[in-house]
Amino acid sequence: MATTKTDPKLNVTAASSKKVKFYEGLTREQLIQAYRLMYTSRRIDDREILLKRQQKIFFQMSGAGHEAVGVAAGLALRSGYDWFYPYYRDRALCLALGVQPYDMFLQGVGAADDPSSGGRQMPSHWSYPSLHIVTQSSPTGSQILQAVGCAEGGRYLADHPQAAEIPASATPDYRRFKTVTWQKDEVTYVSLGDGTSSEGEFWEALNAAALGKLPVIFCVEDNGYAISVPVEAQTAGGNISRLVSGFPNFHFEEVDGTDPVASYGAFQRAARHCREGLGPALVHAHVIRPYSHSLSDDERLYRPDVERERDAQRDPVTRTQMFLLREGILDDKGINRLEKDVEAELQAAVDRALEALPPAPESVTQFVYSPDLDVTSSIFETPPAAESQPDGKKPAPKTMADLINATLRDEMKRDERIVIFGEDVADCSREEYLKQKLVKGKGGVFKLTFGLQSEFGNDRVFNSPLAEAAIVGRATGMATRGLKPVVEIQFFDYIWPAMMQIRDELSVIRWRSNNGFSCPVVIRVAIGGYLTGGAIYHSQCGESIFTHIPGLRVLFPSNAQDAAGLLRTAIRSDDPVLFLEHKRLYRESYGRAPYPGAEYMIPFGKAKVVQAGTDLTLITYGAVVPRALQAAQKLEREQGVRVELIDLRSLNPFDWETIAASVAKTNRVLVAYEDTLSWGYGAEIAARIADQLFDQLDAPVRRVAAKDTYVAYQPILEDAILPQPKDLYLAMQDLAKY
Ligand SMILES: Cc1ncc(C[n+]2csc(CCOP(=O)(O)OP(=O)(O)O)c2C)c(N)n1
Ligand SMILES: [Mg+2]
Repeated sequence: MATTKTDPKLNVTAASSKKVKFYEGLTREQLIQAYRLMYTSRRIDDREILLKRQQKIFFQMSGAGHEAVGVAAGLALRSGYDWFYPYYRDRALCLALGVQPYDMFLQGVGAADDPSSGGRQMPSHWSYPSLHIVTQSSPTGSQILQAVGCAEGGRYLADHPQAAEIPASATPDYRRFKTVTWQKDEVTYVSLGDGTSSEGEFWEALNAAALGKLPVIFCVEDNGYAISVPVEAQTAGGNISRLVSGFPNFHFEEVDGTDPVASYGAFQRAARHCREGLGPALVHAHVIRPYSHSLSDDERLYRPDVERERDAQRDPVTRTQMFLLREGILDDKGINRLEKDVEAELQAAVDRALEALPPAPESVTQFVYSPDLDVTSSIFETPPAAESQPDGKKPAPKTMADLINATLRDEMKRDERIVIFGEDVADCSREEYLKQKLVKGKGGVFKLTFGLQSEFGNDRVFNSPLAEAAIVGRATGMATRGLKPVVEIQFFDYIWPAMMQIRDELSVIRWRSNNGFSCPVVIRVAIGGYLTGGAIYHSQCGESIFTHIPGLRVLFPSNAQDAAGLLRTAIRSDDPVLFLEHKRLYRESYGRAPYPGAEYMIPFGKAKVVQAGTDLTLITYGAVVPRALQAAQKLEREQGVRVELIDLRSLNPFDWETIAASVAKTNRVLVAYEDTLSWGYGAEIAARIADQLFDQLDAPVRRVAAKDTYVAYQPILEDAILPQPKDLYLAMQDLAKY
């Protein structure tokens, strides 16, 4: 691939001596504008530092030293047309894209009117929907995979423009609340620091972008340090350009990022490569960091004066000023006038921002979930289709696996924005084998997605690389653009690489952007044990770790019909959903049902009373449901104890009303779950019952769950570890006698 190298030590006078009218395509007016933006950026940092010292703002992150590369990117790309995933040093880029200094000061004071987050997110964490600047978090690097997904989303929409339309007849779903736009030649920009290039997600993103030839510009702003760690202790060989150079389909640029003209040229070439559909680009910009890492850092502790003075020689603001003078683009008076103008503008912006009102404390829970579409609402309560067939015969009951597959198929027919990807989910990546009918296809290790690629094509159902963070991160980026990714994590045990994306991105994007962005992804996950041989890494539960995350809906059906109804609601919902599918229940004879039809839905937060009873309430979900039923029936048979069995099926939200009504009737409760006992999902349910229904109880709230260890391979051990019908029987017997 083409690589253009600019000498990082290049002196701008060399360019000026050519006396050219255009500077890498920039006019003299644009250069004045570039200087104005750079100077504004630096002076906002200086102002903020002062405000922080006066305790008028609460945090400061500077873009000092990164101004030239930022402005260059902003001038080369198109605001509100291309898409941007900047990082915290991209103040100058954001100014170039149209963010106002006043908006930046509103971030600093945490004002209600701060358009990026309404006081929820730190300053320099950019989010401006109309400019296509996508909400930013603080983990280094978690934006990169989303940028890849954003580019994929744009390309998908360009290839499937009708997907953006919403049929007038459709019952309400997430599509009503999303404005979807795309451009055929759009580019997605994403930036990161040199230290951040060590994150695994960076490499997953490069791989995915290269594989898909996606129009993403990765900008590595290399200031030589990650807090105190110098680049040679961070990056093997000390140069990220060298390490990434083997990725195919890329255009590479290594440039002096303190030189706005050279940087602009680099971005122009990078953008051209992307817009022409040739693949991604990586711009490696050497910059400086004159103000320490942040106000909490004093770089003199690890950088000697001599090194800092060497950097100061390359300060982009002074270099650009000198350049304008030498080129005769501005004279002293012109520079002074421009700088005075900027100072006056910033003074007015600061004065106004300091008057801005803070957000109301009552607003804190707003936008954790969609304000537009309530997943607990009765619009998601639809009856199953009539069971009779034309021939009058009853349709055969189907497994949970069959009904999940059928639901996915019908929803894909209904909504062209649905894309399905994950490990092994396609029938066959080598599509020609399917076309020539040489193979039948795989369709998932549990075959839940079987036949979907064959029916809907490769761009709607495809295999991802083996990289869980990439699956969720890319899905998040696509959903931000308005698609509905329904992705699969092959085993719950391997969800952990995606945890950063789930916890720090997917679930919080709506809240932290104050409803500016949303990403209602569905993550289907095969979960659970009772497999006889599944062992530690194919049997895990751990749902409470996810129900603990605000913003994420969590479902855990126990039977085929519930799985179909809840999955359909999940797909149509406007919130991200973790859809937990118990492997043991996929093909169990318990809970089989005929397909309830293409419009069957169950609202979230509605439990099912599996059997009514008067003596004791047993609350559970998932694979414990059939075990609990077995134990309850035996207890009634043998001892006449009548158990009310509640299958929660939806874990967040959960059905408090049904629990409370049952406890009021029975006065005794057992909470059972497959996960390890301590800190498990049932602990919260038990605590709430003890707290809010204490007066109704005739006995302590009891729990039955797995031992606080791991699921072992040997079936004798697995039986001893996971809750069995006999454990439930004994606990219920004790409770009934209490
Ligand atoms: C995942 C993660 N780990 C650690 C941190 C703490 N942290 C914030 S910035 C930073 C250094 C980043 O260095 P670099 O990527 O070079 O960017 P720079 O700040 O130098 O522009 C670290 C370690 C974080 N925010 N996220
Ligand atoms: Mg750095």
